[in-house]
Amino acid sequence: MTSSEALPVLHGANISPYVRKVRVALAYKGIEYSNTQQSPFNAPEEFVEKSPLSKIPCWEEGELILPDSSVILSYLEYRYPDPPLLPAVAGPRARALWLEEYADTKVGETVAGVFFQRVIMPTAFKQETDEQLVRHLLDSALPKVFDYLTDCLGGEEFMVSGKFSIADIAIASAFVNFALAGETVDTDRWPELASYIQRVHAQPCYAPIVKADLEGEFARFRPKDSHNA
Ligand SMILES: N[C@@H](CCC(=O)N[C@@H](CS)C(=O)NCC(=O)O)C(=O)O
Repeated sequence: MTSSEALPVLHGANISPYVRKVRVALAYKGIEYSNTQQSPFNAPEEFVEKSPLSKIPCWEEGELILPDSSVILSYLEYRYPDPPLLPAVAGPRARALWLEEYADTKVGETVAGVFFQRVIMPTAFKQETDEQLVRHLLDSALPKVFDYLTDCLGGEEFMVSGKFSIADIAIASAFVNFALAGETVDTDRWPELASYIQRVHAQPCYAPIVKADLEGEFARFRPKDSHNA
């Protein structure tokens, strides 16, 4: 890209796990971009025209507008294949895409759901945290998710074929929000998953983003007695 060309724009606030997922993929591939920090709530008409579901992230590159993190990553992988974020072999490739989908749905709902209730509800919506829902997430929903992820990991370093991929980027993202909600994976009950999340967050493309987000504008909501790293 020459200096006269405008940089692609990533619309979306850094705190969103889906925006973080795209930021990490961009860092991994060394792609330059600018970021608007757009919130999805009460978004201006101009943004909703670009992102008809009024969700973040949304990628804008010239006339190309892509309003979904998975579509953005698929585009980036095709357009900038090196370094790859998907295995080349069909089966593992599909497996990585399934785990990306699981992260974007179940992990988002449960792991990031705790952050949404504890932090976003009182701040963005001026509503009380639904403590009953948080208890349900922590005591009932999350253990199933953590068991499933441990199973998928199968003692390997990364989720698919032992190599860092889209699956790891997507899964680990919501755990930054989990930490900001004062929670962490219980290392006694899920030791492999706990060290896996730390390992993914320590990758060169992830570490600066995790640090910035943990120290960013939402750090003040993190409970003082939080036992997270
Ligand atoms: N499938 C979408 C999900 C994006 C998403 O749900 N983003 C949240 C922010 S973390 C959002 O924009 N929520 C606004 C809303 O649901 O109205 C993606 O992967 O990009």
